[in-house]
Amino acid sequence: MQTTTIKIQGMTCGGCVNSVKTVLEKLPGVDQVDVSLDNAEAVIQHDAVQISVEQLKAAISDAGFDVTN
Ligand SMILES: [Cu+2]
Repeated sequence: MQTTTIKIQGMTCGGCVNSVKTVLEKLPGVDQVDVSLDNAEAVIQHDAVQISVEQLKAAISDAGFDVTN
């Protein structure tokens, strides 16, 4: 299990936080997701063999938010 922190731009409310969280939690290989509006980031525990950091970032982008790292 790997912990990855991804900086996200464009989240403005709890609804956005939930959207990002839901999208990430649905992905295979993702164990735990913690999304913070204040810190503008998602902390994700995932199996790096099943899902890469790039795939996590792509999922966030597809949901309509900008990844800044
Ligand atoms: Cu929102």
